[in-house]
Amino acid sequence: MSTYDHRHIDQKWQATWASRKTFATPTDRKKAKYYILDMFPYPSGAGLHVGHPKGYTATDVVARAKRMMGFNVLRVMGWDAFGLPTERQAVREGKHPSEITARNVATFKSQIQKLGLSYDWSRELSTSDPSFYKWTQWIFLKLCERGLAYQAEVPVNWCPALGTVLANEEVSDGCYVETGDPVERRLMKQWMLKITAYADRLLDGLADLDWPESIKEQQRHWIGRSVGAEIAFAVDGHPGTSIEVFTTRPDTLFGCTYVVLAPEHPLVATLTTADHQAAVSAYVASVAQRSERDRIADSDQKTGVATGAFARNPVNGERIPIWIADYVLATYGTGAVFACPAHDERDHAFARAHGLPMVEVVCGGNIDEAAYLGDGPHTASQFLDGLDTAAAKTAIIAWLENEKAGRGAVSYRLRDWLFSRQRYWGEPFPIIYPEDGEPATLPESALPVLLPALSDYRPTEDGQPPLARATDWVATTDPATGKAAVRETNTMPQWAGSCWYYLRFISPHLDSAPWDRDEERYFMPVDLYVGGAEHATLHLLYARFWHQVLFDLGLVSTPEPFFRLVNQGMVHKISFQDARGKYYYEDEVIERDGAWFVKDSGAEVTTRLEKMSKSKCNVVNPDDLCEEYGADAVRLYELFVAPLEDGTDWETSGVAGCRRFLDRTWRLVVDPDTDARAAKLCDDPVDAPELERALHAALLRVTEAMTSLRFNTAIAEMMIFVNEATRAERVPVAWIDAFVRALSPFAPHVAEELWARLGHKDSLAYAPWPEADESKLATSTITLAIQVSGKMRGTIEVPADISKEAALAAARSDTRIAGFLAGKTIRREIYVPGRLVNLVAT
Ligand code: ANZ
Repeated sequence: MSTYDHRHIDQKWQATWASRKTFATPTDRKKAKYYILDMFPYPSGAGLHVGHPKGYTATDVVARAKRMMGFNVLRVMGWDAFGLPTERQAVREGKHPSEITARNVATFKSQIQKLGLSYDWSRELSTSDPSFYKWTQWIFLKLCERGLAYQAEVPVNWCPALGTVLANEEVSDGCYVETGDPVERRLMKQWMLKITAYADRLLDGLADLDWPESIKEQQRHWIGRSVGAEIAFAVDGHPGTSIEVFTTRPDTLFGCTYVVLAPEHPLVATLTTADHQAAVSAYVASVAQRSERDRIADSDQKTGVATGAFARNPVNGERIPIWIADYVLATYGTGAVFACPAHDERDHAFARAHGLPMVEVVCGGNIDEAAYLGDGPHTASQFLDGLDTAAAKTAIIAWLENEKAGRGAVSYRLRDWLFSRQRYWGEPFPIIYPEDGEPATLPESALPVLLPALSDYRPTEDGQPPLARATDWVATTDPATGKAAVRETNTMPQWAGSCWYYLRFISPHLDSAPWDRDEERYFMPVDLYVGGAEHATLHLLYARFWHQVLFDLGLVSTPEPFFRLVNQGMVHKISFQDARGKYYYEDEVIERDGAWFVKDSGAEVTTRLEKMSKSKCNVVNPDDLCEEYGADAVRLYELFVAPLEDGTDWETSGVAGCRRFLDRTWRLVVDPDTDARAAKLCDDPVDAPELERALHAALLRVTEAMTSLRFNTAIAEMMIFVNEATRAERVPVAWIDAFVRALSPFAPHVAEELWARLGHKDSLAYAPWPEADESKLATSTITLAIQVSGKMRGTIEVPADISKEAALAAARSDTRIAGFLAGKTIRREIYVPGRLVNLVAT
């Protein structure tokens, strides 16, 4: 079986595209644009595995097809280069993070380039480059101008053993995930961004986006809009002091039997009576060990203590105890709740555990067994009696507002965004502290504030950011007054650069502005954004937030950045793990009688399909596959193995299968013996309706796939065509010409080579897209069943559009059927169109 030389062809076309600048973004602005974007990667030390290019290949196929369809395609790649893992890798290797970043970027880039992805590399960018982060700092200044950045003392995860603040993701069960050292909550002054001011906009904006419903739902959940009321409970013996609670069930106010404060609530210290002081202090201290995440996750949490103080229910004046419990979070709502054990599960469990009373105010359940959460007529509630929940809510809110004891209120789960890190490898803030110690923004002319080179960039022991060590850098002058000032030493979090990088791609080399306004109007919004579902909330929410602010400032022309979003499914691969948890590479194990064993030790291993990762020894490297099978086979397999949005179970043997398809395609055009044009290709028309149908079916599916992104079925249809063409004796060159163009987005190297061999001088990157002729798709013949007096006697092939008369005539004249009719007279003829003919004869 002859094959093509992929090493030569891949290299030849990649070099040709690069030298001819084939994928440079077109500069005329008359044609329609198509901005297609991959979530740019974090260049980690591990390099790419075959999971990453699944999305990049999908976008590449669409980008290439759109170019052929006449769009001005913007297709770009860059690096999300700041961040903690690089800093850690740098510490491990004793090198500077910038050096590590450069090395990792070079690896990623060469891996990506081997796949022949059609990026406009002249627009490559990196978030850690000063020419990029200058504008990240500039946007921060805009946020300050809008009053959306502020400083606040907020609880952070402080790890005393490490002497540093940790990110939420690094803390689990109150400990640092890597070392198990305990982590405590500590108040530190941090920069915050007021994303909560955009909560409603972030919710409303989802309506117009072509995003997966599941992602929209995750964003809605993250924002967590709750409609209810805030109610003030006066505190006994503390005139003028009241506890504000937030509730979504103000209708149950008559069923309130106690009030609960978060242990961190500022009133705890004031209200606690002397005899309860010791218990309260001990409880508050124990809660300080637990992270908020653990507190939310712990659903049977019933711990808490009484403060000894009492409050008054505003609606009936009842005296009720005030407790503290850690299921109430200081940072949600008002940090205080009224408890209604009859109609809330947590309150029910808590009341049971602590012997607190229950009062039923909504009929319909049995509160001795469980809290009743459903609807029903209200009872024991004076003016609410008989009303259902909705009506009772309206009535009680009106009453509270009238009595000035409360008001309708909305609460969000979304918190303001903690925007500073005590780390080195991030964007410095464009902020200084003049003598008065109050933060001041630097003018645009002072940008970029360069990250100083620092040899010791590790976290410090007292929680000071590492940049505090750069004393020459920290000491500066206030450009407004010329007086001494010090610089902000926190850095921005990793999310900052990815909040706006898609805008910088529009004018990556512009010095005078972050992007050109006309170009922005032309290219935005991103038409198709493809990436992993792990970015469903944070990245996509933060980027939408910045974009909406920029829109309000009149700096961008679209209210939302990403019109259509698609998540590529995860790539899984079989892993082998022994009883002690050690993972083995595939070539270290062997199969016997359906079980797997370590070759060396004979120990049995269990197999599982798992997310590809270095630590699980199940990573497949795309470079090796490109080397062995060629980039086109890898690209095809990435998309053929499963629908884009589904998970993939990676089987390298499937790449070989895709390669065989490409080889068959090759032989349609090139004679394996002579390397000349295949003899079956003919210039004159051929009457081969089945083959022609297969061609147009493939063209149609491939064209549809550019919108539906159902690449796997499109590839299957192309395979059918190639099989038919392989069997055919003669194939019109015009058909192959069209087929090669349709194949080219998927397998561009082979396609370019075949295109050249078909006699074309120019790259097919801008050849016209081959449109399907749907009139060729009608199945040209059908099979009719023939019965004689109701018994199946055979079948005949007839044209699909055959008339009744012609079908009956064809049935009668069929030689086999004629045998069954011999000596009989046809009494009746029945024709079921497209299905059967029944000749009733006696
Ligand atoms: C009284 C009540 C009665 C409640 C009832 C529920 C049922 P979502 O939907 O999450 O907004 N809550 C309010 N603030 C809280 C805090 N800081 N920590 C923990 N829980 C808090 O839920 C709002 C409900 O969660 C509020 O309504 C409050 O309990 C509780 F039959 O108030 B409810």
